Amino acid sequence: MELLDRITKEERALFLAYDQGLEHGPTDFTDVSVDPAKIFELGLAGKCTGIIVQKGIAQKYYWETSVGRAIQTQLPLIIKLNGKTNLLQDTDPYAPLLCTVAEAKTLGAVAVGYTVYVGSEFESKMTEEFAAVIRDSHEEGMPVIGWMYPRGRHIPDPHDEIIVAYASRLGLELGADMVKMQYPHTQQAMRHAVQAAGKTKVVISGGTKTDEASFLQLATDIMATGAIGMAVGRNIWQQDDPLSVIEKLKSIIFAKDSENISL
Ligand code: FBP
Repeated sequence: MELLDRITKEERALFLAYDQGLEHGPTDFTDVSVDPAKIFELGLAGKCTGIIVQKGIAQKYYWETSVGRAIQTQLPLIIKLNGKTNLLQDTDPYAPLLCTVAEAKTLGAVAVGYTVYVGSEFESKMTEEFAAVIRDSHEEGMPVIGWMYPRGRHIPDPHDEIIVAYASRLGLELGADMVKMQYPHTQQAMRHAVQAAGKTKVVISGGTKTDEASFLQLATDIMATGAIGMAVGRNIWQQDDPLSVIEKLKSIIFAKDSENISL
């Protein structure tokens, strides 16, 4: 079994991202999406290839949803091991390790994620922690996803083509199985980042909520660049009908010929 098989289907991925409670605070949530149980139920109903949460949410909700234990086999758990709030507004961010690979495994995770703020003053601290996470995860046979986000005072434009390709390449160099990138605004830049990542697979994050049609067009554009899928939070669970957005996204992500769509 390939390392990524448990969090991909036909080598494609759609992850439901739900770590925003830590990263942004509850202002991101509605009365419904504030309840983690509802998000687990959504991910299960939508047959996402994984759900991404911090350890506290995994601990208190993953095993407790109304759908019960079925969830473990049908909705693979990905625990984000580090994170930070947005209250400090640091120019050069650092997201400390909050959960170990061993803890994540005990909680039922089949994969783990870690953010590296590429170019931040604290980059070396994060690459060092990330290297240890990769070592521990691979010893357990678990895949690792690197959130490779260029940020900090040395990064005037986090969407710059060269910078984004450098960040995805860093994921490959460090041994990540997959990298999660923010879309650099052009397909050319995205393609470059996918090419730079080599055998490390690339997924793209959803970003702030936009209207559904624009978001689905973005997904189509992304899938034409060689990325294998997306990790989406707000553009799913902030929409009026999240399940239908998941279905539409799946029809784009899992379309067999998406890579051949001409640019
Ligand atoms: P969204 O689809 O809601 O953008 O989630 C993707 C994600 O990477 C989350 O995992 C994370 O909480 C958030 O975006 C971080 O966004 P930022 O660092 O830009 O505030």
